[in-house]
Amino acid sequence: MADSIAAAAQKHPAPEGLIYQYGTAGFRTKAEVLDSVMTRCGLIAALRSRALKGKWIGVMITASHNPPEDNGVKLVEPLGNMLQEEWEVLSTEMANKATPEDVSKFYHEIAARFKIDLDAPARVVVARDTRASGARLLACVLDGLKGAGAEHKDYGFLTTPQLHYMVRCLNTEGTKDSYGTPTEDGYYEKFAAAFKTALKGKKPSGSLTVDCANGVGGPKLTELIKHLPPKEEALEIFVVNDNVIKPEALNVDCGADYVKTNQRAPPSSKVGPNDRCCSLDGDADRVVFYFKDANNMFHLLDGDRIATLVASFLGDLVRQSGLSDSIKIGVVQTAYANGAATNYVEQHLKLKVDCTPTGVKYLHHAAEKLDIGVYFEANGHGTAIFSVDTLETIAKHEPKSTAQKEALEVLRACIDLINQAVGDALSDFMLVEVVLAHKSWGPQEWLSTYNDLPNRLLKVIVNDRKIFQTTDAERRLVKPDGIQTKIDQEVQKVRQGRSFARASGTEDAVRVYAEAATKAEADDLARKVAEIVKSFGSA
Ligand code: 16G
Ligand code: MG
Repeated sequence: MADSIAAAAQKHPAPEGLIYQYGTAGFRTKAEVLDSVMTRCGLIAALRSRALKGKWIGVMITASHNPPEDNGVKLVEPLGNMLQEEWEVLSTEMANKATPEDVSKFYHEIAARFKIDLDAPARVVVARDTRASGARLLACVLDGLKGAGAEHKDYGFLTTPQLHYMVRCLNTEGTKDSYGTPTEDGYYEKFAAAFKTALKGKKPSGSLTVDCANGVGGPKLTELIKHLPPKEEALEIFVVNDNVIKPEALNVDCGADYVKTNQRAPPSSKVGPNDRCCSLDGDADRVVFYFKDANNMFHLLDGDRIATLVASFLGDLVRQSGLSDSIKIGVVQTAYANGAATNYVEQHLKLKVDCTPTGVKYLHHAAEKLDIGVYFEANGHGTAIFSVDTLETIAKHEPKSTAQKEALEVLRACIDLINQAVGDALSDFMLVEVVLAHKSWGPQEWLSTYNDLPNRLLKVIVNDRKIFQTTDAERRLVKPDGIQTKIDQEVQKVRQGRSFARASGTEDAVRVYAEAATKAEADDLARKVAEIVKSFGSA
């Protein structure tokens, strides 16, 4: 019998001289060199499914906030989690095999190593964002799946979190843990109903303008809105930057990354003072809020702000439901969290803060260890997750008063409103709106909970970024020798100083972060630390 694995790989040969890596968010690079990677990811997805006795595995084709000419792919575990690290390594190795024969050989090696029955069923669900290269790359994935004899479901265009939702639904269908109906309508109905219940008749003040980065979030939000209560009863939403007919507009001068990086609204923005706005990224798994005040000053409400808002609200609900003795809430951040946010959570909300390395999977993993884990990166990736025991405690709890009953109802609705599979910009923005409505807050009240420390982020190009090795959740460098002492010396010179440097996981650069009591000191500290990194990096 002909080797169908080698045949699939043969159809999409690997370009010579390129090295691929399954990074923090899967494979991501110029779309024109991704065909072979896609086919091989199809093979890996089939193996992963077989290793898990035919559970559905997800394949998402997207490059998130990257420019339109890029694309990428990430694999999703059965409950919607990110791919296991061991399988990231296998994916990288598979992507870098030179010939179709090597691909086939490695496929069988993996099967032997993990005792995978190659006749067992393999089930894979695929979806993509709106990039022009998506259709071609999808065909490459499907060739891999066909070669491996896997069954597949193609959902067409979805946001990344919708794909994670589908995977979790398909794997829990018909069980007591059923997460929902694995259809697009099922997704909208579930989250729209939860939004309505969580609001409990409270109407958010004003409107919300959602910038969709000209990505897949646009059409999906438009669908979601059809399922939401009418604007007279709940929230009025204006959808902007939702042009997916023009793929070259994706993430250009709009979207969460633009707003966070440039600390300004998209130039096309036409909102008035104190109007709430938020921006999604190209695959809608990230969201940041912002507004302009009466003096036309721009204010960003980033992932740190969402985390503090959500943690404080969930904390109130747990207390008001009479559950504070049995449920503990914690917040998970990265080193990029503003020191003022960390301080606010610890000192004001009196909640525990954990710090992890950058990347959703690390935060998610740390949050899984908590009863309720609220995790957000400053850039807007994040969610809140509830442990199995906590869900049971909340489901079984008998309220002892009307006040407890009402709080409990909102808490239960929030659980449904928060996408438990992965951080989801659509679900996250609805959660923020619920909290603001309950607190009767506008963006100004939200902003005034604490004052961010001035901070600065710089990018340093070095010869080899891999020599910069960190410890303590990326807050300190252990290599090159002597560099941390030099950084410490600079940090001590400024008031409320904090700074760290780490190699980027997505770009060939080292990132330097600094914060201090004043803007001038933060800028100065960042510059000094960048110089130190440069001097060690060019040695
Ligand atoms: C990826 C990560 C994101 C992280 C960013 C850091 C996921 C889904 N995405 O986009 O969480 O903040 O990388 O980039 O995990 P950097 O390593 O270049 O700073
Ligand atoms: Mg994204």
